[in-house]
Amino acid sequence: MDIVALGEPLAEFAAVERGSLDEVFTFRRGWGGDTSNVVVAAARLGASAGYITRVGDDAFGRAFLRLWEQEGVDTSRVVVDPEAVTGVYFIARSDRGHSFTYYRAGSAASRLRPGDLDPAYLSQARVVHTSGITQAISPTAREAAAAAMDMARRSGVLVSYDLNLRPRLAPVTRLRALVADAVPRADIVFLSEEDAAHLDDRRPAPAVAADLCACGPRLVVLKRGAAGCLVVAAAGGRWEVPSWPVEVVDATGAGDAFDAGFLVEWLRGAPPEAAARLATAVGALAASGLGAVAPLPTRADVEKFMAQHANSRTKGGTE
Ligand code: KDG
Repeated sequence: MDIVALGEPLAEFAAVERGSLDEVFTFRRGWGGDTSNVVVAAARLGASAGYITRVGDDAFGRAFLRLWEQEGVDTSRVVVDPEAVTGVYFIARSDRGHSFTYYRAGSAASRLRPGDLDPAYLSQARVVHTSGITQAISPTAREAAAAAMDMARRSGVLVSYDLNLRPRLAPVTRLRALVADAVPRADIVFLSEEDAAHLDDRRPAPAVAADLCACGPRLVVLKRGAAGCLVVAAAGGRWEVPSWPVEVVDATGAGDAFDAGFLVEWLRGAPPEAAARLATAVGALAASGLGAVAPLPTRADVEKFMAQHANSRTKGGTE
């Protein structure tokens, strides 16, 4: 299997109207959860993917199982936990971007634990991916994320980690400690400019990315939204890749789509700059529709988009 991810899926309610959550009335149901978004995005791009999580024995848990099966994501390691519910989040959109409101405390996924991991399943993957959200949702999920990274490393499987820092889930000092724990275990690290500012708001984001690269990963990828991305390699090498022209509707999940695009292309043997070029296109397309999963492109969509815009690469808008 190309990519196995570990984390929390969240049923998504994305406001159709713009405005704050207390003002809007119409929502579109979808699917979110950063690591679930990565495996669905990877599967749409043609990779084989599997997911490790817990869902509740409820409507949203069943909807997720159906989604993953329809998308070709392996669900053999998804536990249906009758003791807890599948988490939910709402997206509100305004001129300042999007904001999330979570109903996830005590969710089924927060009951993930190291005992849910099967070393044989992890060792057959080419990449194991997890995130700062997975670490932050509960102590047992944090232990499971660390154990999954360690099992992967012991088997020679690449470890991918996205900081995805969410100060709503834990104080920033705690989030920084989670990052310090994960980064030395990872081969490839993704972060956004917001993540970089949460780590150190006195240094420019590229310097924060370079600092992370000095802690052990082979590659650190800084996602810069409309400014594209920067890839820093521990072996030496630094690539700045611009974004694509796109009208941003909702950037939710665009960063997860970016991760999937980068990983899928990297696994196909592409050099970092080419992987980043495809990833920025996948992220741009993901930002051009509402919700995290509905706008995720297939490989054919991405190739068509890249061919159409090959000569007009500008500062576009991905997250
Ligand atoms: O990256 C998008 C995710 O943030 C969204 O789908 C919800 O997983 C989520 C979270 O915890 O914020």
